Amino acid sequence: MRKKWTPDELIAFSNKIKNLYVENKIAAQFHLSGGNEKELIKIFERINEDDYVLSHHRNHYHALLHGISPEIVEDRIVNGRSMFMYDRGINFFCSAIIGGTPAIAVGIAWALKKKGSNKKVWCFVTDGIEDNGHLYEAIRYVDGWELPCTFIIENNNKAVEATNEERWGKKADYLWNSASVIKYHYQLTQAHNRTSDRIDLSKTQKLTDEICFPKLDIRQYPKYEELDTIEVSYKDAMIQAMTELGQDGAVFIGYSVGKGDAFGTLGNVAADQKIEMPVAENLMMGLAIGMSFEGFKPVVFFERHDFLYVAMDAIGNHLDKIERLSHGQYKVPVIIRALASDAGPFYAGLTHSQDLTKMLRETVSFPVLDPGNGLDLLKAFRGAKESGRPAIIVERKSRY
Ligand SMILES: Cc1ncc(C[n+]2csc(CCOP(=O)(O)OP(=O)(O)O)c2C)c(N)n1
Repeated sequence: MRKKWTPDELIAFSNKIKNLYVENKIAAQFHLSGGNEKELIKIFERINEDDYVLSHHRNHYHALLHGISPEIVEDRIVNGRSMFMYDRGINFFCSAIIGGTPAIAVGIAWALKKKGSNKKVWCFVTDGIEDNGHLYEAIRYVDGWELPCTFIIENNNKAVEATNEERWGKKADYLWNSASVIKYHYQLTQAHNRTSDRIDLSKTQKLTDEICFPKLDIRQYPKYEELDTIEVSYKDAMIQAMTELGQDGAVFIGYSVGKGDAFGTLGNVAADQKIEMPVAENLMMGLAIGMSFEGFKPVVFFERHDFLYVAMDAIGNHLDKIERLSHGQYKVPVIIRALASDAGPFYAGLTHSQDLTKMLRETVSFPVLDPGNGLDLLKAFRGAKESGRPAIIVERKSRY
């Protein structure tokens, strides 16, 4: 049974953290909650213990109310993981990137609905994302497909030190016309981050990524030498790889996936394993990440590399980092199939024919493979599928 917190107990937790900071016991950034105790206690009465809760940089109250123990929350804060609170056992997840979670929430909700689960997703967001396209596309998708997901906008009319009017020009406190949105207002009773007290920096310890987030044990894919006798053209290999993935239960996400069969390569995949997406690349990627939390194996199809730029928050900040940030609690076995339009008739100008392979390899820590022939392509998809980790497989029109 989850502990029922009172407002005073929550405030006492924040004050305890504040005191630890003043005593030089916290070396890293943290954001205290405060001022919204009553609102949150009420909202959490509607949240079941096995529902998903997705939070943000100011997550301590959400974590406590959903059942992470105060000792663990304190330990994370002291050890540089205040913004990285995860608990796979009780479906608690967060992102320190403003706007990073709504697309992922959508994917989890899609998966829960597909499985006929009674669980729901509760995605808490700050008002810094309220006027941001990533939230809009997520709400639109949840409403459109009636997914079990509620977005809670926590509006304190402040982002760091500035009010929303100071940032946007006009006061714009939108009324959302959606049953998937709850919005409440509150006045933050804490400093934006850390506390306003001055401390002696020379007495604090310096944390690093390696200390806070141990590197993952990344293994090379097997060589699959048993395949070496096969002779297969690039296009036939692509069809075979997609067929094998389809037989393994993969779900294909993108545009021109349901309706165009990704240039004729998904003909052997069942219709209910293909999701034709709106032109919302970050949403596509988030959808895939969220689905993968619930055991689905998504393959996201990008028909040109250029469009990957639009999804780079989901790819660079989330897909690439979630396993390491969560100390292995959350895994994201998502494959990206990304086409570079490098053959004559597919040339379509500077923003439609880029090859981002080099940039991707510099950006992410997971494999970015560029198989040069059919056999290598089969091996690449097999390795990606069996690794249980993300991969990008570059595809080239000139090889068809
Ligand atoms: C995409 C992104 N941009 C900038 C930041 C840095 N940042 C962290 S908190 C913050 C202000 C957020 O204000 P708001 O969303 O209103 O939340 P609050 O801190 O008031 O709860 C900013 C700009 C970030 N974490 N993510």
